[in-house]
Amino acid sequence: MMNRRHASLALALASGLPLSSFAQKKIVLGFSQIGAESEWRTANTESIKQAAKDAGIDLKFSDAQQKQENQIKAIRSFIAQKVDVIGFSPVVESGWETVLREAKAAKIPVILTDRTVDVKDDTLWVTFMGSDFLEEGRKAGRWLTENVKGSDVKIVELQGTVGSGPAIDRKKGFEEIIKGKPQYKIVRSQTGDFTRAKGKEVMQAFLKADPKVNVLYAHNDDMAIGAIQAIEEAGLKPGKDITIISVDGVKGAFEAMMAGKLNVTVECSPLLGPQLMATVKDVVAGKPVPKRIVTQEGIFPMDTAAKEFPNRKY
Ligand code: GYE
Repeated sequence: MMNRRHASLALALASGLPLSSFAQKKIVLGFSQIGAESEWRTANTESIKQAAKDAGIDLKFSDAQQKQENQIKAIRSFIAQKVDVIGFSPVVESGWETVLREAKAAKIPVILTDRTVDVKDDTLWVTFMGSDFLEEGRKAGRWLTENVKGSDVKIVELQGTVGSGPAIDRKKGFEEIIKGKPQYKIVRSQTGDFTRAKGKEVMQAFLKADPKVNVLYAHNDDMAIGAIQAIEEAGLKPGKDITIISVDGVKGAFEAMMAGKLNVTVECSPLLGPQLMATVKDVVAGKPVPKRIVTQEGIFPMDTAAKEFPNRKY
């Protein structure tokens, strides 16, 4: 595959000009971000921008405000600008076939970060780097079954963005663990779109429908933090009357744990920037890269929060 950089290299060699005058040219990366819906996302954006700077990569960054149509527009504009590599974090899994085929036709490699796409032809993207959301859901489920006992545990669930990889898999992984354990019941489950405002609003509705809830499982910390407000406003004690389990491990979650209001957070690291830039360089250099790069992460119960807090980077 002869991309623009290879072409300019060929030109340099043919022209007899010193290679160094061409080597200066920066790699151009077009990146389509989902939005700024959560603390996680803000840290992810910061990591990508900083890593691009550190790596000397020219980053064209576009924020889609949680809308797939905006991401598709951004990708088309990157294709028109003939960037060297396109990176993006797909807000939902489906509906990417057409635009990814356009990128392939333009010979621009695509790197998926954080979330993946559901397309039949996996040559439409080079690699997917990010967390194992299914395992995160399982970790949340295992913590629940090991720490919350009882014959009738009523769980409410705040799901992430409808159709997104993390919402689908965090639900699936959690359900996998409680399956066959009839004492654990998800009595209500709705999306809070990964935001604090929506998390609060939906939790209010849950409590109005039935205040006798034992556990909240939130697909991210922001929704849990919003829900904590709703629980307090309803005169209940978050972390005590209702056990709260969430995902991400952002600073806000550690603060809530130190205040005794959140019981556990499953880590999901947003610090993908350095790995992304290294991969962009490898792809441009024509080096083979693994199809899947998995982020390593842990789980932090409330009693570890104060000790861990100073080490948190997001
Ligand atoms: O958990 C949530 C964010 O895709 C892993 O998106 C990411 C999720 C993260 O809005 O807070």
